[in-house]
Amino acid sequence: MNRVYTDLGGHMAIAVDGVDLREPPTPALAAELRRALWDNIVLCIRGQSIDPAAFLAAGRAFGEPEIRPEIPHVPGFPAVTTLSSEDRDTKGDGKRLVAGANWHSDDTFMPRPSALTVLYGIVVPAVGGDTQYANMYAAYEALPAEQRRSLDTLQVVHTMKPARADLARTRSIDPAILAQRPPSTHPLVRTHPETGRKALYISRNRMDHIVGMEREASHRLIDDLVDHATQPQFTYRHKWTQGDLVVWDNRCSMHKANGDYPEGARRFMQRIVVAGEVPV
Ligand SMILES: O=C(O)CCC(=O)C(=O)O
Ligand SMILES: [Fe+2]
Repeated sequence: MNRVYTDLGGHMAIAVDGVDLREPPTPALAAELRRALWDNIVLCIRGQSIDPAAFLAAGRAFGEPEIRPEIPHVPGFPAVTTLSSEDRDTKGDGKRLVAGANWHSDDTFMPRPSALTVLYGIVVPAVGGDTQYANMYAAYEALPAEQRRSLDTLQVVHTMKPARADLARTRSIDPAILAQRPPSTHPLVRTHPETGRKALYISRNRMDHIVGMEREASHRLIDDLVDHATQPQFTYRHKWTQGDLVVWDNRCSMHKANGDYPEGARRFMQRIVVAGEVPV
């Protein structure tokens, strides 16, 4: 099958047709897909129809899948978690749950946050439910040199328990899991291990404070950076087609889920996170 790449967002995001993940990717194909991801931040592998074993094999083409016990998973596949429009907050108020509705990067509260996330659209709504992405290389590079220099040295304390009561709600977390996830401190500007480029590293709701700054002032600075980074010229909005398998790089992007599909419309995704490194 011929592989055809199509640019999606101009400054970020690319789609590939002609890949069939029912067969595990060969080392050469895996290397080609990783290259496309490093160059484009978001890679959509279109037209898939795969079982959880094949999905896991596809995830392995990008690195080592990790287990996140706080998220429901496919029986027998602890690394293949699920996101569903039927999800309700079982440990909180029982309301409908839209995971990731705030701009964020995944799992920044971990000492080694996930490098990549792979989301496979099995049932997608006709209207709504897009995922938005922000290019954090471009957002960083567009800042004045002086501001870049002052941000370069800042460190931020990230917590699993959301730092911000004023933002949209998140999944309530089992205290036993929270106890195993102490805060992590990461640079506000990180250097991507594959590309060598610098990017803003922001996950607003998990950023408790900037080291050496008051919480309120920290949150103001972070909010200003999010407003800057989510301007149209730095973002891409992915409208899902059933069978899309979208891989994104958490080290140089933020993303945001949209729960704007009608009540009763179904959305069902399977998800894998791929191990990352200590951000530097
Ligand atoms: O459902 C989505 O659009 C994205 C959810 C999300 O934030 C994630 O899977 O990490
Ligand atoms: Fe996310």
